Amino acid sequence: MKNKIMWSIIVLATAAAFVSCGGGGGGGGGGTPPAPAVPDIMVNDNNLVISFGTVVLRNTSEQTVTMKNDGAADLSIGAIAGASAPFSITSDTCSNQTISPAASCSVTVRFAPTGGGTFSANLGIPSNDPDETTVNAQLSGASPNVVFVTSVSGNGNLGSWADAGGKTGLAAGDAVCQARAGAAGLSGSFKAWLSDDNDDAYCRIHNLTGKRSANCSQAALPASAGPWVRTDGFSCAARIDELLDNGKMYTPVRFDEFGAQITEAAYFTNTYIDGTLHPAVPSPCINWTSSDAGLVGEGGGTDMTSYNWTAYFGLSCAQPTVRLLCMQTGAGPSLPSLLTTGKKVFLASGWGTGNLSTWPGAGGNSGLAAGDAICRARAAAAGLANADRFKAWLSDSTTNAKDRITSDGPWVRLDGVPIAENKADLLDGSLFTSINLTETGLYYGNYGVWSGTTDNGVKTPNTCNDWTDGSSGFMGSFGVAPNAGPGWSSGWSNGTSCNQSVFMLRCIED
Ligand SMILES: [Ca+2]
Ligand SMILES: [Ca+2]
Repeated sequence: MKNKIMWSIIVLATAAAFVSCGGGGGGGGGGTPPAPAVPDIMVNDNNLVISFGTVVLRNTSEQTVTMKNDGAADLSIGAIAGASAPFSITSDTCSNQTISPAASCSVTVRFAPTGGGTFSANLGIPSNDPDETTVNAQLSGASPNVVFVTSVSGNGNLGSWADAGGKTGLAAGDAVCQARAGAAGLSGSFKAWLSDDNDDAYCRIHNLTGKRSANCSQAALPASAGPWVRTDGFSCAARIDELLDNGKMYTPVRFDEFGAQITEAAYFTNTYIDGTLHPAVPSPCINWTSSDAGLVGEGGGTDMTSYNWTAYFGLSCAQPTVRLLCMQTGAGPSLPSLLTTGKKVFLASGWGTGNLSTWPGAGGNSGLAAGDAICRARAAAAGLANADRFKAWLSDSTTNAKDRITSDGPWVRLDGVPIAENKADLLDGSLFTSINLTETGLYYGNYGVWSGTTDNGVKTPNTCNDWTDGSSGFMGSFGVAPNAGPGWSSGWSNGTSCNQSVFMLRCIED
């Protein structure tokens, strides 16, 4: 409305000048001629840098760009162009349209990242505005790096894989990763998380070669790679230094390049928990050129977090069904917030035998009551809300763990990563991520966790004499802390001797 009044005043002033000039009667250029009426484009209130922020793979963000005619004549806008992938125009009331004075139109631009990186494009808006024949708006957005496990598999002679492209060894592994990324439309540069005698995986995902111990041939050790999201768009791993030093793999790499879920699969790495050639296996599969059944390469598992994502299995070089883990190289933007709300689940700090009454925090209790007391003491010490509602994930000879849980979740880990949406999800044999984060903030690797309970919450015959006996005379069922897949609660049906003294407990808020 303000602009409309201004416009009226200008029209009146122009009209008065015209009359005045005409009345002068051929004085020969004594007055100012009227300015011709012209269109004047105003794009996005002159904010020509349009940032979409960080958007994760499989997600989109949209921004509406408004074009207004601030001039006195019709504004003719041409074809708006330049929103190249991963940007696109999803609606457009401007292109090839005429906009009256004071009227406006708009274009909606979508950012749909196809992989990690920073992206920019130039939105060009041509018009008949005499002094702005093309207005350029800068589009920008970012997306975290991506990690996936290959949908294809093969043996330890990587040159024999269909996507190897005539290459051998590490180069063949990288060719497979790049080919699979391309097949799935993932942009960016990918390398296989693999080491051989010459090059550590740690250096390779920084686009470098050589050994970590030699700073990957740099003046200082690089530590910028990552962080990574999975192809379902969920956060997977922190930046390489936090991933390796603190075991911050938030969720297991359970998804292939197309976003399909893969469980209970193994992939070659021969890479130790610090990102270097596994010290137990030099020359893995003869530097990935051999499918000899007598040779092995170390590997990780698609249900594993902590450090067992890279080192868990010894895999025969002849085994034909091993996959590769492909990581987008270099540094990318930060992950989105992990925080989701729900009842809390944690791995209790500390450990002991199958006689829970001997554990710190047992408070004079025994059996299941001791387990619950340990969980409540740890929850209280960590300042968690509802500390008195925590229970140990344990069964005894008369009680199933699933029947001790009376609520319906959802449950989340203390870093906010979901564990299960509801009780049925908790008991379906697989967790969203591993319960390996303690109330003190540590992510645990391959530690046993007493349970006496199947993955479905049902008691097993092995409960260390109802958790009162820490001797070798009884057996206790257990899972391993970093496992989110089958076996997370009870991977070994016969359990282990109850005199194991470095076994942990899981605690769940009810
Ligand atoms: Ca103008
Ligand atoms: Ca589940």
